[in-house]
Parts: sequence; C-alpha cells; structure tokens
Amino acid sequence: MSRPPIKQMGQFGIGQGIKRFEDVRLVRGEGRFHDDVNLPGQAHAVIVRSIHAHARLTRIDTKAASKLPGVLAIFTGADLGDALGTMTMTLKRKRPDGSPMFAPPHQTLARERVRYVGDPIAMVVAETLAQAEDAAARVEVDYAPLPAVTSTAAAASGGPAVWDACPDNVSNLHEAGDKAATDAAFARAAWVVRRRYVITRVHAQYLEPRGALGAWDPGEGRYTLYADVQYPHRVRNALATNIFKVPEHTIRVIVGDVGGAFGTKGWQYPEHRLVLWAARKLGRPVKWSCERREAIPADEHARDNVTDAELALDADGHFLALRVKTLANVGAYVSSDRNLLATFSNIVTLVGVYAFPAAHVQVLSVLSNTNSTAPYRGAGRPEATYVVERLIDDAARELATDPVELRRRNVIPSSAMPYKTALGMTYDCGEFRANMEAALKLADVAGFPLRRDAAHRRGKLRGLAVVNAIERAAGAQPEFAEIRFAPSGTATVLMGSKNQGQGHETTFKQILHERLGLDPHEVRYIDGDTDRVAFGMGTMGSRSTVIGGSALWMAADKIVAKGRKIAAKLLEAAEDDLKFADGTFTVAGTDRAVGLKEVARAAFQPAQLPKGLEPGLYETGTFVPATDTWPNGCHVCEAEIDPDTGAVTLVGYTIVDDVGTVINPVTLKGQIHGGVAQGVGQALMEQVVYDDESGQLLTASFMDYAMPRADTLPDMHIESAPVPTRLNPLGAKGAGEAGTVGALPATMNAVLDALAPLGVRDLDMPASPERVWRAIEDTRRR
Ligand code: MCN
Repeated sequence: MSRPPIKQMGQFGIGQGIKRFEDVRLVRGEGRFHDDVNLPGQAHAVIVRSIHAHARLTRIDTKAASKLPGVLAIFTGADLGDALGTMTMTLKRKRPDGSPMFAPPHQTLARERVRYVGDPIAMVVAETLAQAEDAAARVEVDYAPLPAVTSTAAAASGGPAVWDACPDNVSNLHEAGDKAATDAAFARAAWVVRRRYVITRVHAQYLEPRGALGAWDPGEGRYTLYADVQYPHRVRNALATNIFKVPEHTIRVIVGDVGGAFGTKGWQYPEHRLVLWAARKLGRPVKWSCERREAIPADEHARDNVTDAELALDADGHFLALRVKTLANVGAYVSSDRNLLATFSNIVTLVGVYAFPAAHVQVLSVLSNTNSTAPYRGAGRPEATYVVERLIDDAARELATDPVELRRRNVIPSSAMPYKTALGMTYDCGEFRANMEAALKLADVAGFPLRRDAAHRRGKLRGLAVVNAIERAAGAQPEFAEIRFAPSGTATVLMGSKNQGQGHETTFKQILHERLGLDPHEVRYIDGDTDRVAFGMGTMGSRSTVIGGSALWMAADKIVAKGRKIAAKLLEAAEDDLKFADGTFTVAGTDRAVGLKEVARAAFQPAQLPKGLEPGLYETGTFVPATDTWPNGCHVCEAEIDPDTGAVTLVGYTIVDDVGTVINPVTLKGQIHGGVAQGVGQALMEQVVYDDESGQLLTASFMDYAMPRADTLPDMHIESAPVPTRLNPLGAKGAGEAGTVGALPATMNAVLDALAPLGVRDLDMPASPERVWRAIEDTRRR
C-alpha cells in the first residue's frame, strides 16, 4: 500500500511557524469582505441617527425625503410597530437596594426619545447609496433636547437621569470575593495604599467598518443576512428567537472575510434586523455599509470606568487584601448580557498572579447618554490588570520598595498549582515567577539605570515597567468542528468559530495535519455559514484555538477510529495490530501500510468495507472544556519622555508569554503584537470623548480620535515559555487578547516611572503629549 503524498511529515504540524495560507488571496485583493458582496437588484440603506445625546423626538417628517429621486422607502420606529423584538437579558442582577436590575432594551429605531448621539431613528432605502444619503439628509427630525450625562462619575453622582424610571442611573451592582475577610485584613494591615484609576472609553477601530446585506427569498420563505459578525450561529438564533420570532432554519447568516472585529462585531445590531426587514418589505436585497465617520456613533464602545482600589500589606510587604470599587459606564441601553460582560466575567483577574489571601470587588453599572459598552479585546481583563499592576507600582513608590521585588514577594509560586484565588478561580498551571525572571533578562532590566542616566544626560526622562498579566480565556462553552472526506480522498473542514484575521485557516489546518497528516493544500476550510456549518458559538474570549481546535482534534480521533476499521480490512490485519501515525495506518512490526487518503477513498466503496460498516467518512466533534484556561505573561515596557513637549516614545517592549502549547509561533507573535498595539493605543492616545455639557461626541473621525501607527511601537521582543494545560487535548491556552491585557498597565507604569523623579504621582490615560506636559507643569508649579 502507498503512503500519503506528504513528503516531509510534520512540516505543517503544531509548533511550525508557517506563513498563513489565507494571506495569498488576501494580499492579492481576492478576499471577500463586505464591500465585495453584492446581490442583483440590491438597494442601499442609510440610517438617520440622533444628533443629540438626549432628547424627546417631537416630529419625524419623511415626506420631502420620500419624494427625492431613487428613494424606495423610509422607515421609522412607527413604521416598524411591534414587528421586531429586542434582545433580552438572562443575567439576574440586582440594584444596590435589592430591587431588580434596570436593563432597558434597545429598540431597533427610537420612537419618543433618543438617548445617545447616534441612536438610530429612521432608515432610508434608495436605488443608490448617494440617493439614500441625500434623502437621509432631508428627513426632518425635531428634537426637544433634554439634559444629558456622559461622564461615568457624573452619571453615578446625581447627573441627569438617562431613564425617568431609573433616577440614579444605577443599572445594577455586581460583587465578588469575601467582604468580611477583606475588611478584617485591612483592619490589621501595616500599610494601605489607595488610588483612583480612570480607564477611558475607546472604540475598536477595525480596518473594515461594519456592514450588513439582507435578502429575502419568497419562494423558500427565508432570510439571508450577509454580515461581518463574530458568532454567525448565535446571531441567527438571536434574530430568529428574539427579533423576528420565526423558526431558526428560516434564517441563514453568511460571514465572509472580516477586516477586524475585536469583540465589537460580536453580536446582533439594529442594522442587521433592518436590512432583513426592509428586504422582505421591498422584495429586494438591501445593503447597509457603515461609513468610517458613522462607526463611533453606530457601534458599541468599550472600557470606560472609574475605579477606587486599595491594597493592604503587612510590614514585610506581603499582600493581605485587595478592595476594589468600580463604576462601569454601560451606556444608555443594557439590551443583552453582552453589555455587562466586561463588568463581571473577567474582574476575577483583579488579583493577578499574586497570592492575595482576601479580596472584595464591587462593580456598579452606571447608565449614561452614550453608546452601550461591550467586549473589546480583553473585555474586562485589561481593566483588571491595569488596576492591580498600577496599584503595585504605586505601592512600591509609596513604600520606597523596588516594584519588581514587591512582585517577587507576592507572586504565586508554581509549586502552589493548582491555585485557588481569593476571587474564587482556580489557576491550573503557570510559571509566573520564571516568566518574570526571563523577561527581566530578555529586556536587560539590570542595564536600565545606565540607559536612564544616559537619557537624562540627553535631557530626556526614561521609565521602565515590569507587569505580570493573566487572563481568563476559553471558558466552558462548546465549539464545533466537522471533517468531511470526499470520495477522491480530499477533505473539507468546517468550523463553528469565525475567523476575523487571527489566521484560523492556518491554525486549524496545522492541527489537522498534526493529527491526521493531511496535506493542508488538499484541505478546504469553511467557516461563517449557518447553512453549511452545523453549529458554532463563534469567536470571542480567545477560545477558538483551545475549544474549536480541540473539537477538531475530537473529530479527527473519530476519523482515525473509523479509518482503522477500514484500514484493517484493506491490510487484512487485526484492528489492534494497526498503528496510526503521520497519516498512515501501519501493521505493527511490518512495512505494510495504507495512507488515510486511500482509506478515505475506500470508505465510499461498499465492497472495500468491513461487513456492516456504514459507508462514508465524515465526523464531527463538539468540545466543551471543564473550565477556563489561564494564559499569562510578563510585559516589560521602556518609555522615554521629552519633558519640554510631553511626547512619549516607547523605546523597548518585551514579553515572555505562556499560552500553553503554541500552535504557530508566527501567527501567535502577530496576535500578541496586534494586542499590544491596541493596549498601547489606548494608553497613549485613543479616546472617545464627549462634551460634558451637551453630551456631543467630539471624536467621531480620525481627525479627533488618535490611532497608533507603526512608528508608535518599538521593535518587540516576544518569547514563549509554554506551560501546557491539561484542560484540553492540545495543551493550549488562549492567546488572542494576551497582548492587550498587559499593555495598558505596562505602558502607563513606564510613563509614570519616567515622571516619578519630577514628583508626578498621578496620571490617567491617555498619556498624550498635552496631558503629560500638563502633569509635569502642574507638579513644577506645586
Ligand atoms: N495561537 C497559537 N497558539 C495558541 C493559541 C493561539 O498559535 N496556544 C494563535 C493561532 O494562530 C490562533 C490565534 O493565535 O489562530 C488566536 O487564537 P485564540 O487565542 O484562540 O483566539 P481566537 O481565535 O478565539 O480569537 C479571538 C481573539 C479575540 S477575543 C479578539 S477580541 C481578537 C483577537 O482574537 N480580535 C482580533 N485577535 C484578533 N486578530 C485580528 N486580526 N482581528 C481581530 O478582530
């Protein structure tokens, strides 16, 4: 029997830093993004959005606009009536007084009131996009403006009510940890360090803004949505169950290439419902493409909180307890669990990699006249890591201790694994101390004083930060994979996760090659289609590799199990005598072998099969991990500041990461690199800014919303120190958000370390030149 056609086994397997298969078509411009998908007869939609942060709608007049050339229809909230439902909450939270959580849903189009700049009011559909835009500008909306509140702290302390039914703007309270034990630890502490940290509001700023194309097939009675969402199957379920209230099989969601998503494209937006609804009404496909200037008003935002944090230490600098109170700005509507995710699911990493005996956290979710907040790369983990890692540096300064030494004293030793934290999580494995020591070496932290002195001689300030990050990734939810062989022996792999740029095609082909020895060039990769892929939870929370990859591994195991029966017949041997490795079944102790491709071909020829065996070779895997994985790593950031201008330059960035088994070191580095860029961007420049008085959005374009560029980032040194987990067959931990989690505190701590000699003790992000310069001047004046 012949061997499979792969010349060099393992060249595409796990751990190989191969280039991404998908890049060839992407760099040639042959991808299929939102703009590339067009249907015959399609019309174009434009959304009319609120220009006020808070107002009563006194009149919406579409008459003049409707008469303009090319206009097919204009829909308002009144036109929709009760046709479309809203998303619902499953979380059962309470307000501080014990009353039920206040969670107002987001109607598809506003009727009596608008509650943030960008709240959708009407949809104009026309033959061309230009005609739709012209007509949208002619829709007359009369507003009676109301007082608005956008700042987190103001919303929580007597600011105007966003909803009459919730005068204090408090949606709900979430608590974690042991309050009594924490209070007791604080009572006996030798030192207590207290700080307030403000984390800004940001927008994901993907390269490709969102889009949606809806179609209705009257013959089949089905909707098809083409959209760049992260969870096609869950979006289909939401549209069927919550919005249209139709059987799930009557909706198909198709997602092509996605030009970045970062959590913000995760879920079900009003525009998805509207294009489907309009397509059915008009009998034509309807396409909506978000303009760049529309993206900040139209999309969910992220982060935005104010945290009071306290650290209790004993006389030797051992951590006794952490107490955290956070005001989280959740925007005007809390329409699904997703809008609260960052406020609870990841705050458990507030205790970081440190052995805190006690901790207590309170998160008050506060409503404001802003877009809803939702997961964005890290979804609560960067915020948590920011608080604990800044607090440690601030404590070290206050106690005149070396911040690295303070971390060494308190880091959880690997001998303590599995370690149950004070916030109730169990870290299964990790070498936190070793990672930190390795990062210190790699970044030449010992040589920093010389570099700092040299910078001072040049008139520059230089600071260094060492930060340990840990995150919760790939939680206990299922993911799906299917492997289908064709009668000629080639294979198709169908995944329930959805690639948005992470390199999934490459990652999963590598896993398949490792287990089945399949030549990646003979494997077709499919994701993002609810008609073709049976099930999927989708891509978020750095879960696709761990859970999707393990599901694929399971499906491959089943292929091997069935293949073994067929191979036994082909080789006239007993099943138990067969070994499977590198894509080949071999009779132990002989050179008799048959390749999987040949076995697959035989699977479709009944005469070649053992008696009673069902023909065909297609298997599925649905994997659900027992619990989360805990990717971790140490970030060392070095920054230089020009005290005359306040400009911050990052001059060094080093990471030693542990994401368990590394599937592809090249794509992994890309993930970490991109994640760091997003964290650095937030720390140094990005911010969604509202005017405090009017609630107007001041940063709707790249003229006002600063984005990091290539020259913002230094060369990064990224090394992996994998500690494989036993929680999944791959030994992998999540990686897609790891860079961002450490980058917020690493960047800000480096800036503050540089400013410390001048006496600057406090600075909130973004550390823009103006803010840094002002902090220096204020300190000098004082
Ligand atoms: N990887 C690896 N070894 C591991 C884990 C991961 O080699 N042990 C590599 C693989 O190449 C894998 C990639 O890292 O394809 C990301 O893996 P994973 O951690 O499983 O993350 P997901 O694929 O589930 O992606 C989600 C994650 C999140 S939550 C956000 S937000 C994010 C991110 O990925 N959004 C992104 N990275 C992004 N990258 C791009 N280009 N675009 C986005 O929108």
